[in-house]
Amino acid sequence: MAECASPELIQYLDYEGNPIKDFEDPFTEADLKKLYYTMALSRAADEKAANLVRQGKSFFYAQASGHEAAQAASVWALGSQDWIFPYHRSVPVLFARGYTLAEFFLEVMGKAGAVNKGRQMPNHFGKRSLKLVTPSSTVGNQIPQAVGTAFASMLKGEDAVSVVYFGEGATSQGDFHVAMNFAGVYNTPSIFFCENNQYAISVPLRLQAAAHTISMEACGYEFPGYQVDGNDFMAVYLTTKKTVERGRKGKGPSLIEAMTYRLGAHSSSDDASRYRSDTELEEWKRKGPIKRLLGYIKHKGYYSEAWQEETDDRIKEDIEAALTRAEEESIPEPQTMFSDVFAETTRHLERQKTLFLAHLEKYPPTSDH
Ligand SMILES: Cc1ncc(C[n+]2csc(CCOP(=O)(O)OP(=O)(O)O)c2C)c(N)n1
Repeated sequence: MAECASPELIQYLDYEGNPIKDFEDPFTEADLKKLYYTMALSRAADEKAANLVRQGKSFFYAQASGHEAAQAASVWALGSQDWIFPYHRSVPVLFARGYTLAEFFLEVMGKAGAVNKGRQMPNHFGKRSLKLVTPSSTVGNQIPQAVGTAFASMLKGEDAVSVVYFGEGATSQGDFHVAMNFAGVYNTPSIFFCENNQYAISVPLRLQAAAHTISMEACGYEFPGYQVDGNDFMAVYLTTKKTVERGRKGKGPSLIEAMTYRLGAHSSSDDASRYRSDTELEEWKRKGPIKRLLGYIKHKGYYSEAWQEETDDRIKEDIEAALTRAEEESIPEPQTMFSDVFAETTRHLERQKTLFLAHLEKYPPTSDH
């Protein structure tokens, strides 16, 4: 039997960000500060995006606040050649990969200048040049796509790994098991990155999986599974790095289960207070990822109030500039929904477009929403 699931939660930092064991720290002062900028920027952009829905400037948003270390520190372990398959809560992933704030707000507001041309539901981010593959709404269907891509990289002799992000709810889907099995059989350079935030909308973990941990599900497919403290950036980074190296060396797939918590509701259509207690929320805030990174920066002696103030001010300015840019952009013309569906527009789409244009002429839109 192959080496299997880690018997205990992998953790390097306590809840204040102080090391609890020895490890080799690859982060320079500049790295740590850049990671802080990325995670704090993601938190601020996330809160702003949720407000845009309340203001009627967007119609849907799923917050990622609380998931910053799990996502940003795992992307930190990747190279530009690697493929990323995000899911609907992958916001810190974007910023860690180089997706810009302006691109983010354009997408959230469905503007014509967005990467997906304002035709995607918010939270379905992707960008070809960053090897970020746009997800579909169906929970879990990015998982086999990611494994197929890893298999293709392997057949082409490339050294790219393919990382796929998903929640613990997605592990109940057939797609998860089909993909895990294929990866195990063909030894693909795949990293299954499960963000276990304890709930799939209102369904708690104990109703989602019979297995004691999600990470141990890798055992059935004969590859390693790791359960990490997903709010401990060091544990996430060092574990992901190990799985990336394993993939590059042709040793096959790995599963990471990052234990975390979403601080907000499932989405703008949900009220989490209906199924989660304030005590539980407060307990997870105590273990928060950004606070722990700041604690570690202090532990290393790199912290100063002036630096934090300057960084937080820069984040506010960057967000304001990106928002202004997105607000100024127009919304897509309704008839553009027929473009780019196929390389050449089909006859039935042409007909739908003609009917739709006639409808628009008869009933012109009254507002830009
Ligand atoms: C196949 C399918 N079933 C149900 C839904 C509705 N849905 C959207 S997100 C979600 C929960 C996903 O939970 P999880 O995978 O744990 O990720 P999280 O949202 O908690 O980060 C559900 C049930 C869907 N989009 N697709």
